[in-house]
Amino acid sequence: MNEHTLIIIKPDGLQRHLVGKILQYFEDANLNIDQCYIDTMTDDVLRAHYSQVVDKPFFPELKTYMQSGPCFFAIISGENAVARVRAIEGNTDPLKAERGTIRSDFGTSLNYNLVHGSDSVEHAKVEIARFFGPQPA
Ligand code: IDP
Repeated sequence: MNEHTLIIIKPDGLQRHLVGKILQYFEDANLNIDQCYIDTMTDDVLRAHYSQVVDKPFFPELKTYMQSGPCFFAIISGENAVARVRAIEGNTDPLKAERGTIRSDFGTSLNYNLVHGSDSVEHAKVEIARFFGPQPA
């Protein structure tokens, strides 16, 4: 099924000049980059985006990391895009991620894992609306 999902290249991806290399993983998988922009996350948007971990002890560190510079936001589409993007990105912890995934190839630690990808079709809809506004049905 054709799906749309949100990816975020986190600030370390931009600081390390990895944006082009990271996008290539998605294009090599025949996925499409539909829309994109670069911006720094505000406190409110960050808390909404990471509402599932806002009470975790690592949240302050995650907040500092995510606001250490601008992020690259993109809508990616294609066949089963939600699950395929997550597979291409790899395990949340780069040390546990399979070789050949973005997080294994470039991530340095759980704190600096370079990318985000929506974890379900429902969350993808919410996250795309959060960062790109309402989309045509
Ligand atoms: P996901 O990004 O793979 O969906 P989540 O569990 O939703 O993983 O966690 C959100 C983000 O919070 C992760 O991508 C990572 O940057 C950060 N994170 C998750 N667990 C830890 C941890 O134990 N220590 C530090 N940062 C963490």
